[in-house]
Amino acid sequence: QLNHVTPEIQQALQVELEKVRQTIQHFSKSKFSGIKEIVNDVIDLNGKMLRPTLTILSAHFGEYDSEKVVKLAASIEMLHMATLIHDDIIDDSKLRRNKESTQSKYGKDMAVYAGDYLLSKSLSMLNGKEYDADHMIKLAKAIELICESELLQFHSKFKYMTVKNYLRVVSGKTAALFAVSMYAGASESNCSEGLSKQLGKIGYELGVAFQIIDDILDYSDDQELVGKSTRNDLKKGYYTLPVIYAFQGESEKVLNHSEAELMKLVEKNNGIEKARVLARKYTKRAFKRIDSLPEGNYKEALESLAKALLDRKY
Ligand code: 2DE
Ligand code: MG
Ligand code: MG
Ligand code: MG
Ligand code: MG
Repeated sequence: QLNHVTPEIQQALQVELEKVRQTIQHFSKSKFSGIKEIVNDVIDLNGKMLRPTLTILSAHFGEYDSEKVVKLAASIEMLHMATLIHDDIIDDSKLRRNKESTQSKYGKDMAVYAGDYLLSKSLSMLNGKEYDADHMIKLAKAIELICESELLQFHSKFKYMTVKNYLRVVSGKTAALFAVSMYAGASESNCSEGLSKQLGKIGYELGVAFQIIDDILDYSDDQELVGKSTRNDLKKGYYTLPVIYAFQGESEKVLNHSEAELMKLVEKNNGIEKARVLARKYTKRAFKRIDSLPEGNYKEALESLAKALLDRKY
């Protein structure tokens, strides 16, 4: 998966990620078979496990304590799983990683319960004696930001958005959790506050780039390759960066255009290519920061991951 990374590091990373999967399974156990089934389904989706990967990589810049890091990474992934389950409800998405989304398979009610359950577990599993209370607060803060930016997105539906507001949405709904994933991984491994913050900022910049690419992938007509319902954002009234750029320079800011007209405008004004430029800019910022990190194998792995995220096709 990661080019330019030694097989040893790849292997070590896989071992840790497998532990993360097991930990998620362990902590999401419920007496209630309905919940278990859903959680197992979500684990079976075989997600990219990006946030746990970032937490683990980041933790290697300090004193790596496997048990502690794995549990933290599992908690973050469970929080992410919860947001995706709820996200598919709100976005009416039927497909997630080429499988039926939770809401589509079990209905919206069960999906709300399962998401809430996972959210709650993700926080309660981090025992206050082992983990810094400040990190719980940072995690809670990230949830707050996710919710607020989803609201901003909701209120901007079918409306023109400035690039600034778009970035506000993207920062909150995606970059905030990427940032905590890296910050907490470092900080729990006794990295200095300065280094932890630096890693957190890398997470933030990678998160912004990641969501811009996600928004670009929504324009793909190869749903099978992307693995989730595409061509969904315009339908739902989410006018993301490609449309925003397509509109720049045009006086008309009230978008009473049909989906087909918007698609044409995006094509005519190179909305996708322009959006890609901004994703690249954020990735470059992350690269610059990565450059300043202490040398080591995990620095290389981080670089390779940043590149893979920018070039990804799904
Ligand atoms: C992904 O954006 C956004 C994720 C945040 C969703 C958060 C919700 C509320 P996308 P894709 C719904 C918070 C829920 C909690 C705290 C449990 O572009 O394309 O919709 O993968 O992602 O569907
Ligand atoms: Mg969605
Ligand atoms: Mg969404
Ligand atoms: Mg999307
Ligand atoms: Mg996504």
